[in-house]
Amino acid sequence: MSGAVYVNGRICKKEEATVSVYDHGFLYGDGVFEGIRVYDGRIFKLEEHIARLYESAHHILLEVPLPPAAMKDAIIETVRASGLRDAYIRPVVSRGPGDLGLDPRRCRTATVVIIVDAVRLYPQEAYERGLRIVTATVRRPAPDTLNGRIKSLNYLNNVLARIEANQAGADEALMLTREGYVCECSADNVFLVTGGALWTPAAHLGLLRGITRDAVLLLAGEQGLAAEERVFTLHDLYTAGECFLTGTGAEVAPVVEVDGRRIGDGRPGPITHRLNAAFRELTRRTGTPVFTQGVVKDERG
Ligand code: PXG
Repeated sequence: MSGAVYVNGRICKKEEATVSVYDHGFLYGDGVFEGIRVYDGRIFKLEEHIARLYESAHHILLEVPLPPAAMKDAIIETVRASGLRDAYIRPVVSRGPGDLGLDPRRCRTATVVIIVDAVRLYPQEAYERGLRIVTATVRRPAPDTLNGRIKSLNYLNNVLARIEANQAGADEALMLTREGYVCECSADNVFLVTGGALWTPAAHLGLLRGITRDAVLLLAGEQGLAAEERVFTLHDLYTAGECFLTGTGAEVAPVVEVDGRRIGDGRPGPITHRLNAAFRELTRRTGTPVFTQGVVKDERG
């Protein structure tokens, strides 16, 4: 079987997985999700993704109908059922079926879905030549509107940005805050390298605090690179020596052009290359094994 789907406690084939059209996840985008990778039979940063899922749910007052430990078991079980050693896992918790009004009190039980399917990646060539990105006209919502720390099913803001990238023939869309500071991309965090130091937008700007972003900040520290979370503008990015994106799908992906401006010498930079290698090594060395008995903790805890 290629792929498996858990729906409210039952694992089935993807063709058989269904939820109600009255589910408020479908009607209102009322719910939360995660995106996780499996590398050679090990689930990368599973505990961190589960923690973020429950934090997102907590923020929107959505009670997940199973505790985190049971969610972890359900994810492992679904990956095992998929038979895939390299995969993408999409846990989704939505408000559940209700009526046509948006009041969540009408939704009696949350829906829990875990999709395990093949992973779709940037082609290897994109890592060799580097990505071209453009700034979207649509801004990230301010943290007091829809806080970007919530990985919610409301991704229309990101989708609109992604459409702008598509129309421009670019690989990804860069998004700014309402005030015009660099925030993140439609599905990735952004970093720049300047004077040998790494900068990434500060978490309070309204971005998703990426698990890959956190891992790269740690790896940078281990490599003796100064890494700062800060507030900066497009000028800093246009004039940076290197730029790269981080995300569960992208891993560490070099960017060589932003809004038609060449970054550095227009080729993937050496620090990006080093962090990409260190990150790939981390994905091979750590993670929760799926196909052996018992759950071994990530070497780094
Ligand atoms: N910002 C946003 C808005 C995201 O959605 C990231 C940053 C990176 O976070 P992580 O934790 O993955 O390092 C994301 C994550 C996809 C896909 O299929 C998108 C994400 C994750 C996995 C798959 O496009 N976005």
